[in-house]
Amino acid sequence: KCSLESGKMLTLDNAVDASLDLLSRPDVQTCTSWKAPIIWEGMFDPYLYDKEHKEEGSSVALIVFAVGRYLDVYLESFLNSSEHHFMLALPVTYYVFTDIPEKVPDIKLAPQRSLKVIKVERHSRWQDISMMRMKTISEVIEEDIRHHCTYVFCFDVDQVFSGRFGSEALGDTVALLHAHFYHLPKNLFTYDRNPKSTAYMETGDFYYHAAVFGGSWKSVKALTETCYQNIMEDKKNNVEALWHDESHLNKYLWLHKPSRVLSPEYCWDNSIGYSRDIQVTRLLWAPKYYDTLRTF
Ligand code: 2GW
Ligand code: MN
Repeated sequence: KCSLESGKMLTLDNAVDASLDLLSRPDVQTCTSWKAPIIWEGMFDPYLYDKEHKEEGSSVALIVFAVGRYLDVYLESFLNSSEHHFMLALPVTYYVFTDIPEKVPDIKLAPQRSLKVIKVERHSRWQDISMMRMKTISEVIEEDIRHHCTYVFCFDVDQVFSGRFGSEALGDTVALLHAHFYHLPKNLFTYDRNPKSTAYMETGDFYYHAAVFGGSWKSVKALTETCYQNIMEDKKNNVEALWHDESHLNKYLWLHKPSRVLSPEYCWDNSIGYSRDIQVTRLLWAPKYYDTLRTF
């Protein structure tokens, strides 16, 4: 049977997962080799998850970065859509990191939901804007989140919620299957292959997408701290992993297996076209506008 988490989560998840009929999705992989569940539509009763997490007193921090033009282009639709779909049954605190706090849109939030804006410097290289999130995330967990929230989720801002992204996604360490890679053979995964990088790996379990990851505050702090240390070690050695923070995330999750895995329903790219596997889209990639947004 799938779904084994440690400590307290074991009780919570076992109680809820006892209601799961994992055979209801025989068309897709619903369990990893280390017995973590892979969450697909049809596998779970949302009501039961919400009930258990409410009783448990779960609360969620959502961390998102909107630096430079990404603020104008993506933040408002990300937050508005999140208010309609993200963890509606639980208290949520948004942590918005930006270089221009006064430009953060004034979003009307539902009760039990609040938003904190935190100023960050804008790194001149975009690779650093993305990679240095790891450092900032570990710091804000240590200074603030661990006193207020049980779980943390980190998101790219260039996405829009389009369906329930609820408490069924909560677990000790949560990773997302990359929509472009989940059905491909491992030899096509774009892991870092440079032995000089700390992100180097020959093989792995899955190709995880750094656009969504989460877990208990403790696990996310450990993950982001380690990734940041490895990024800095690489800088010292004058190397940069192929896909930046995503390469480091994949390496970490190879060495520390996630306790819960999200199917690509949790971050789908509509440009892939129709797929029978995807019964509901919960979060969608927003358009990229590479020409205007990546000109520095
Ligand atoms: C990023 C690339 C080029 C130019 C600008 C930026 C940029 C990113 C920016 O100007 N401002 C900003 O706030 N960001 C934040 O970093 C924002 O939250 C964005 O969603 C995130 C990652 O950048 P993004 O979404 O352009 O990169 P993707 O969609 O190609 O992301 C994958 O690969 C990245 C590493 O290269 C990360 O691992 C990311 O998590 C992956 O989804
Ligand atoms: Mn992105």
